[in-house]
Amino acid sequence: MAENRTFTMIKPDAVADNHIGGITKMIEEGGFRIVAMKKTALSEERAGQFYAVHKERPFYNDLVKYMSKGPIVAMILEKDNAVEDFRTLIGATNPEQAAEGTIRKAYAKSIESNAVHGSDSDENAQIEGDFFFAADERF
Ligand code: IDP
Repeated sequence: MAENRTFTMIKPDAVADNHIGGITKMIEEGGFRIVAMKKTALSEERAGQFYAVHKERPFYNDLVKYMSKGPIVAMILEKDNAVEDFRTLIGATNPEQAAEGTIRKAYAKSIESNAVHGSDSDENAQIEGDFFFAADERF
């Protein structure tokens, strides 16, 4: 079960700007254990699948293009209350509204280029982790 796990991606701009280390440090210092981790890239097709829930939203096409423009880092994270606590650690979707001390406050550039993804439910954490990682890639 996924209750104590969540899924995150470091988005392309944050990877290109050399923030993998800074973001991973905030994640570990926030009490999360990295269960799985992979630097990879999403084709437009795969990005479209990942964000299929947003298909009807006006920013969907731009989001798919943005998320496939360069490498990302995918991770499964473990902690009690992982999904909710990670949403707190990353901060609001729009960095202008993100609280001090959050990952998005530190590293997001805009509402689209907002440094990290974080699953919004246990069910999606499971689905999103399975999207990137096989069973033997989780430790
Ligand atoms: P979340 O990532 O904080 O859960 P969602 O509403 O699920 O936010 O949106 C998914 C992603 O879509 C956001 O992280 C952001 O990259 C992008 N996004 C959300 N709202 C907008 C918008 O109004 N304009 C452009 N991109 C957006």
